[in-house]
Amino acid sequence: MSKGLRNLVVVLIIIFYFCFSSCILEITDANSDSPSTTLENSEKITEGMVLIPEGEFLMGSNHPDCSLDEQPIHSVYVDDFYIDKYEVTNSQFKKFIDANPEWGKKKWWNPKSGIADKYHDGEYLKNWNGNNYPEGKGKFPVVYVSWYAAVAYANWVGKRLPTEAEWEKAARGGLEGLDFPWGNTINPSRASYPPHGGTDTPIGLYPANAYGLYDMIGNVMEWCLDAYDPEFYRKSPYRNPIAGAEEISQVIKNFLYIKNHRVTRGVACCPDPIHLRIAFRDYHFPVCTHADTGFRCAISVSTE
Ligand SMILES: [Ca+2]
Repeated sequence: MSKGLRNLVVVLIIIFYFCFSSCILEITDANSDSPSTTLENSEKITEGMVLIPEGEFLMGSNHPDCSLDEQPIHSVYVDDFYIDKYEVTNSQFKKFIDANPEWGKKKWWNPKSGIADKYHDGEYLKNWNGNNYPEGKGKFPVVYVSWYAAVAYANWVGKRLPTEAEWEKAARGGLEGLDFPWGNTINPSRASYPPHGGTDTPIGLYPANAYGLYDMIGNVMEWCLDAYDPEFYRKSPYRNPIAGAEEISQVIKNFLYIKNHRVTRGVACCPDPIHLRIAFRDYHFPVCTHADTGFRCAISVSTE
């Protein structure tokens, strides 16, 4: 090959290289930008949710009958987040277990089917007939769900459970210092709290709070992401606190390995209405399932 021809080949190779690389870059950029489905999904995911504005609120209570774990009242700053307007219903949960049979109930003829024993207490979806919720109760909150199943459901719909601080901020509805979302007196026309336990009420039957959220108090108690720590309010970080982890993603990533108590909020049934106050804290092991315990989901705006 002559020297001139060799130089020409080298020049052609260089030109080809640059053209080809820019094409690759364009294709890559187009792929990373293009999915309009991301926006569609994002719009869909926040449908039925309320945006809670970022900011400070006072968490806890100094009610004369409050528990020590509700004290002291302390300032907490929470970034903006979305939270479900309603508790998760039986019909929503059925879609989850139909799509994820490993979270359904065991079939009697197949002991290896359904939810693993280590993720519930033996009474998972106790009120269901197999993997079907009770007739006519599609709009009732799902109950008898363990914390593991609640987190798994939330993951499946692209959401998560709220932190305890997010839950309390949402329940307060932007109002400060009240025992209940509507004032300081228990009022049976404002929330469902049958003294016998469980719920007889479909979602959204009682008036919403000032943020437009239904059944934050009553109907069913709701799982939160946090570990239960009775001392947490005495040492809580100011910004986006979560007990038992450095950050939310840690809990979600490792949720199947978590064994310690998890917070439940919004007591739903109690002969003593003192426990129905917004600030009242409760907790259960993550395997526990109860007739009066369900959940609702949240999502951070940054990961929306
Ligand atoms: Ca509730």
